[in-house]
This record gives sequence, structure tokens and C-alpha cells, in this order.
Amino acid sequence: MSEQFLRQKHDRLFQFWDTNRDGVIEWADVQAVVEGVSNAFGWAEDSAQKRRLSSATRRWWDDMFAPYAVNGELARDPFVTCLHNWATADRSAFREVLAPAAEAYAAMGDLDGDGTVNEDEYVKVFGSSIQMSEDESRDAFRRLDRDGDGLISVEEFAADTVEYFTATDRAAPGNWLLGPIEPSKA
Ligand SMILES: [Ca+2]
Ligand SMILES: [Ca+2]
Ligand SMILES: [Ca+2]
Repeated sequence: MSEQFLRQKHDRLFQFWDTNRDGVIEWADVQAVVEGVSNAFGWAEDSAQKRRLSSATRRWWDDMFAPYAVNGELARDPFVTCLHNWATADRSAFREVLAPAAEAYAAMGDLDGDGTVNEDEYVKVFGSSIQMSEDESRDAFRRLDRDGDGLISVEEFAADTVEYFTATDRAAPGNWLLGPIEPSKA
């Protein structure tokens, strides 16, 4: 059951990344996610924000998924299996691979550049990029803010990201990384 929950979360990233909805993920899909975010924020092609998000995402793809890809593509099952293997095998290597991406996404949400993401920044940035309602965004924010100080720090973002991909506990705050997960029918 808990393994199934983990796969459900991994599958969610597949849905999020398969931008052209053809059932396989290739770098072009992931690049389209970066483009979409970049356009939504009106970032210039050579802006620091876009370059940072793009290179962190590329590293994530290259380190974690590219070795599993066949002809540059990953179907749903191998994609989910790849994530699952990473998440359950070598935790410290997984943490290391995810860290730059988590930092880049945290920086993306930090609109005023004070080093943390507050609730309004979170709602504005992630509400639209993950397509959550305002209520869902505020709910997600309060969970991802692990110490409840009203701010998501880079460290909290990194911890939430690792937890999203590794936690089998349905109450883990990091489960909310990509928005609300369907409630358990168990
Ligand atoms: Ca695709
Ligand atoms: Ca901020
Ligand atoms: Ca906090």
C-alpha cells in the first residue's frame, strides 16, 4: 500500500512532465515545462532565472533519467521505476541529484529575492505553475513550511522535495510538493 502511494506520487511527476501527452517523456517535454514557466514569468531568453532553472532541470534529467532512456525517451513505467529505484536505493545520491533542482525551484518562488518563499509568493508562483486553486495553494504552503514560521526556506524546499519522492507516510508534509494528492480511499 505504501509502495503504491510512492508510485502514485512518482506517476504524478510523469503526468506533469509529459507536456505533449504522448505517453513518453523526452528532454523536449521537460524543456517545455521550463519554457512554460519562463513565459509565465516573462523571463528573457538569457535571463539569470531562466538559465538557472533550465540548467538545474537539465542536470536533473541527465543525472537521473537520461541513463534509463531508450532513444532519448522514457515511457511511463520505466520513468516511474527509475524514480522509484533512485528514491529507495541510494538516499544520499538521490538527495545530491535533487538538491540543485530544489534550489532552483525555491529561487523561482522567491520573487522579492529575500532568500525565502512567503505564502503570497508561493500562491502566485506555484498556484499557477502547478494549477492549484488559491485554497489548495495556501493549504500546500502551510504544509511545505515545515517549521511553521510563515516562510519556506531553501532547506525546507529541499527536504520537501526529497520527501515527496521518498515518503511512504501519507501525512508527510513533502507530499504536497506538486499540490494536493487524492485522499486515500483506504
Ligand atoms: Ca511526451
Ligand atoms: Ca521571498
Ligand atoms: Ca519555514
